[in-house]
Amino acid sequence: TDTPIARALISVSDKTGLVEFATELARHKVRLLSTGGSAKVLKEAGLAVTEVSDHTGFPEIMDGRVKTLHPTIHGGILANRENEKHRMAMESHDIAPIDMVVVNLYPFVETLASGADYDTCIENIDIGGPAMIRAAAKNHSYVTVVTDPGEYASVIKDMDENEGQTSQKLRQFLAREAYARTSAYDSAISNWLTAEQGQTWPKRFTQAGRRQQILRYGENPHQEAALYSTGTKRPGVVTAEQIQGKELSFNNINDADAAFELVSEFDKPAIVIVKHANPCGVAQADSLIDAWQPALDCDPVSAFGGIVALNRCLEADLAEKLTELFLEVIITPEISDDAKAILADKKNVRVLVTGAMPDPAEQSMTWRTLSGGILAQNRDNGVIRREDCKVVTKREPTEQEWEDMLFAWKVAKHVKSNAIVYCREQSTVGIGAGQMSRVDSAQIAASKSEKHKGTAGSVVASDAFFPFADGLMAAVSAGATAAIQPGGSIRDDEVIAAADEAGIAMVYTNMRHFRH
Ligand code: 93A
Repeated sequence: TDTPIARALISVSDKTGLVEFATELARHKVRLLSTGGSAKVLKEAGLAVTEVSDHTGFPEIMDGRVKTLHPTIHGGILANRENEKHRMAMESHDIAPIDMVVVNLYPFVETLASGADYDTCIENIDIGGPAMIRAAAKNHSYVTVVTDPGEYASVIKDMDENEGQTSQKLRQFLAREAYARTSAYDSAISNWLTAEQGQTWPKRFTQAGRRQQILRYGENPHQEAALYSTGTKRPGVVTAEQIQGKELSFNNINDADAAFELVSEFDKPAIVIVKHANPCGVAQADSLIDAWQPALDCDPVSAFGGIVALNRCLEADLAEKLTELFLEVIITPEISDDAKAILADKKNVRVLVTGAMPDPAEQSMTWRTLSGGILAQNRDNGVIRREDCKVVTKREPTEQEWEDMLFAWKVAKHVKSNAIVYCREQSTVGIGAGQMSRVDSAQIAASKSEKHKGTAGSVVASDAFFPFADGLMAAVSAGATAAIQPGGSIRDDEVIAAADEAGIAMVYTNMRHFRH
């Protein structure tokens, strides 16, 4: 395969950089074959092009559904150049070898995202393109497959260095990228059809993702890592614009996601401070500036080096406050110019602007890898309103207790289990996360809180039922006057009796929020 590339087939939807690339190919004396739209662009740029339909002697038919699906094309790509029978077949059927395939596909994902109707989406499923890409990638011992304008420059550089041929190393790289591309393309189609047909997911695992960023390292410096985008439009850390600050780390991205998903639960202006993917301070108020101090006071020690998420535009007054604290990341739907200017002084802090808030009730799927497997489930999009709750104690909650319990419940949903969350006046005052015993979570939250706000007169939320009365009693000892929990323990009667004995109010949500 050390003969230079003689013929390239160009068929691209995204025409970015096409003319420049094809001009370089022409400089290398590569003959160009091309489909309708691509050929037009090349001809207009003054390049010599043969139309695929002239090459095959068969016209593009069915509005382009069949344009390259022809043995003259696929034989030219797939022939093993060193196989005598293949060479004879090429000769007897007048098939010219195609040494390079430059194809990018109908923009299916973009069409879908534009809100196009069903028929338009169907029409944007590319068949001939993936067939050529897969054929060229199969035969990458001889054929160079280029599936992205971002690859053009390195292909030309490689040809320059190899007398008009490409190196095997480059062809190998392009082949594995090519199959990743067609695989993700088909996954996106399968996921779309699955949703269209009202199903949760296909029986087979499909993964539609695109590497967005290579990260400096993973959770720890000895781990390699990258961020992939699933093509989601959900506002969040993956789609956000970073307007300043150091490069995001693996842990920054994970923490910012946790913080932003939690803050999206609240209707009123709210602030979430996250450390190690758990909230360490959450408050809502009539304005963000009023929510700041209550959120910070929950656990100011842990807030150091934390991630702050907002659900309203970040204005100058809060930006001033934020500069007083060492923070890793600020994630907000919007930011004012004044606030930008204030934060610019803190060069290192990463500021992410998402443009909008995500819908906490939106349906989507989550994946978690195990050794040798993948666990899939719907995202926990459960949202509880007051009318979904049932009062189970003699005492009814007061209005303030109701509001604080519903607030605490939303926070508990986003705390690693076992989660115990104490709240007072629309702000967390104590958070117990990730303990193996619910009693420990209740006690740790309360004892940490003693250093800051204290839990006296608070309400308590528990992400799952209290299996015994001891966990609830730990919360009562800490000063909680009302409790919100799913209920459903076989000892519910004992737990309710203990609550009545203590004179607290308790409500059941009938929904659990484990988060492991
Ligand atoms: O409708 S198709 O699946 N049928 C084909 O035979 C075919 N061959 C190439 N779509 C096909 N293509 C796609 O057309 C390419 O993958 C590329 O995205 C697009 C380029 O068309 P044009 O050059 O006319 O703009």
